[in-house]
Amino acid sequence: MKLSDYVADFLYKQNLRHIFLYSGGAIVHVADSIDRHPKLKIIIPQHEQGGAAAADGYSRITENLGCMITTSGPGGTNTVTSVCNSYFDSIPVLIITGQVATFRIKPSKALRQKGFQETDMVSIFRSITKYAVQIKKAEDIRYELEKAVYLAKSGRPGPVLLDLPDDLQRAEIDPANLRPFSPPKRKKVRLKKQFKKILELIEKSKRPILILGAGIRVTSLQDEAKKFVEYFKMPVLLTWGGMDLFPYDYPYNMGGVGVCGPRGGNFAVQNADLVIALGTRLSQMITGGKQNLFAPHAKKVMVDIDREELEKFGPNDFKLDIKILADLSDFFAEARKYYKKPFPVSSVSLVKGALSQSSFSGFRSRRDRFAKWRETIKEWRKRYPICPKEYYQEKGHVNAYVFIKELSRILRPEDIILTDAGGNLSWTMQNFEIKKGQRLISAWNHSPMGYSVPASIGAALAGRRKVYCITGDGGLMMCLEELGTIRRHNLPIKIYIFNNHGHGIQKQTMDTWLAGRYTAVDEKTGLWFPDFEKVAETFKIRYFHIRNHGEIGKILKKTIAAKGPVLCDVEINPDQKIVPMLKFGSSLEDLDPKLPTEELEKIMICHTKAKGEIKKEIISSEAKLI
Ligand SMILES: Cc1ncc(C[n+]2csc(CCOP(=O)(O)OP(=O)(O)O)c2C)c(N)n1
Ligand SMILES: [Mg+2]
Repeated sequence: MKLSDYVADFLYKQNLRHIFLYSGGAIVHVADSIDRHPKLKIIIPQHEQGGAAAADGYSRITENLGCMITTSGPGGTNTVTSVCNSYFDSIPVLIITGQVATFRIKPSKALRQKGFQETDMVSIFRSITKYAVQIKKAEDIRYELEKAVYLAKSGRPGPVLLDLPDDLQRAEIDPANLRPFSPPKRKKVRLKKQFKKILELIEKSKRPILILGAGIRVTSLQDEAKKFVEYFKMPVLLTWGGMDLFPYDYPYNMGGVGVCGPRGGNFAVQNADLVIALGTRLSQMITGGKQNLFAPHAKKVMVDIDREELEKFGPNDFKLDIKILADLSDFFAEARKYYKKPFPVSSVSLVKGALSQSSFSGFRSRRDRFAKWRETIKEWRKRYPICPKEYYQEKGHVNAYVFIKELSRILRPEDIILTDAGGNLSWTMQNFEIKKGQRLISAWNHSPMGYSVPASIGAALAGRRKVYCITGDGGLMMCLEELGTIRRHNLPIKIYIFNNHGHGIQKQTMDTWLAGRYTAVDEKTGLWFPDFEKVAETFKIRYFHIRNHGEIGKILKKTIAAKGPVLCDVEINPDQKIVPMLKFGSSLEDLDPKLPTEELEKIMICHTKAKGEIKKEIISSEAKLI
């Protein structure tokens, strides 16, 4: 059997049906084999960065794997940005790069190049993949493919790279004689003791917060997370990467938290006496830049499979009270043992008398101890809406928050929504109200401009659902060519350009740090943008234009009803800001624009001084509610 045919068959057996592939001299055999495979379809992007982003989007939707195949040299190096997306967000993606034939490979590392387009892929990708290896012998192909896919999907998932020299692709192999890879047996970790400690903390707590992140999804543990939430009935805050774990109206879902608020979520975490973080690495987008100001009154518990994530907090950051190095599935397995008992578990001995303390008597029901606390958070959420009614009165342009509100109102369960980088990402994440079954995706941690359009291609192919893609005008210019791929396959992707005629988020940063001195943010300061209507015409994609609030309802409906792809230009206010937002140095409850001190003090059950020292507890009227 030809080795490249074996590779194609292997990919099929991984339940892949679409392979993103851009050809070149060093990969023609693999390309040919995949093309001849009866059940695999090649999707050719216009650029390898787009192809690898599409593979990433495909993987996020299938919750299985994505695959991008490129030629040696520039083909491989073009994927770097997208591989970073998958690495930082823990998305399983297999990258296969062609390589010059083994007899042309440079004899020493110090030699720059021997074969044409020879590039040391393994060195380039080692720091942004879980596994990167060059295949040296045809007989290793089974072992390396199996090992790579196993590593991509197990533990903390992520991308892997196999570099496959041209002469090996065309080698003859006998599949029956190939060495297999035997995955190590996963040892179940018993967490009985650790879990009891957490239980004690929950039972003592009056204001707990559960922060859930994308790690729940990448381990496909959504159902387990739901059981956990419903047993303890703790209020849940979701990171951006975890925003689609629960619908917005799910009773325990208190919304987002972090540097872009919303204020309600931040008040909750800053007033909490216990924070349990599952599936989130508590990045600075959640905790704020000055991590010592994060949840200052809370005992903090974090469960993570990656030791480095648990150990990364330095002397100037907050301290974790309980760190559990474990697979979340083991953690939930331990939790499950309690689900048949009522909560609180009422084993007084477990909590050493805590249950008899009078602090518990204020709760309406012993079964739902945190109902009042959840109500308080919901009340904050209502009092400080992201999109107040006044925004609807704006004339002559579209307020980004109004657009997102209307879009989220009209989209249906099961739709897939993607958003890019910059202002459009923040406006979406602050304001989109998820419905059951919807997915909301971005490249959360690497956040390159130009991700959402190519990732939509992967999402559309994987999901066979309608895809709604939000991008900035700047972001679209970084991946404009992928409109060609969308056209080629007539994919049902509706692209909404948040056209603020520039780099909105950058303007805001320059307002903050450079007193509004702008460089490279709009046409006045050096950028250039095309007429997007002409762009749509060139790519033969239907074009729509939304210029003001009056046009949103009618035109949105038309874009949704239209068959095939759509490019919809939305005239966002060029001065649109991200509101609220944390200024560096402040703590999470104190977002800009600042609230009057008295108003904030009333909300803060535990007030934090700007410097980070903790003032003594001020019990406000709202605190008595709890
Ligand atoms: C590839 C890449 N280059 C630069 C940046 C830094 N950056 C983040 S957002 C942004 C501007 C984005 O402009 P646009 O896409 O129009 O979004 P807006 O903020 O206007 O919604 C820039 C330059 C980035 N994230 N990715
Ligand atoms: Mg813009």
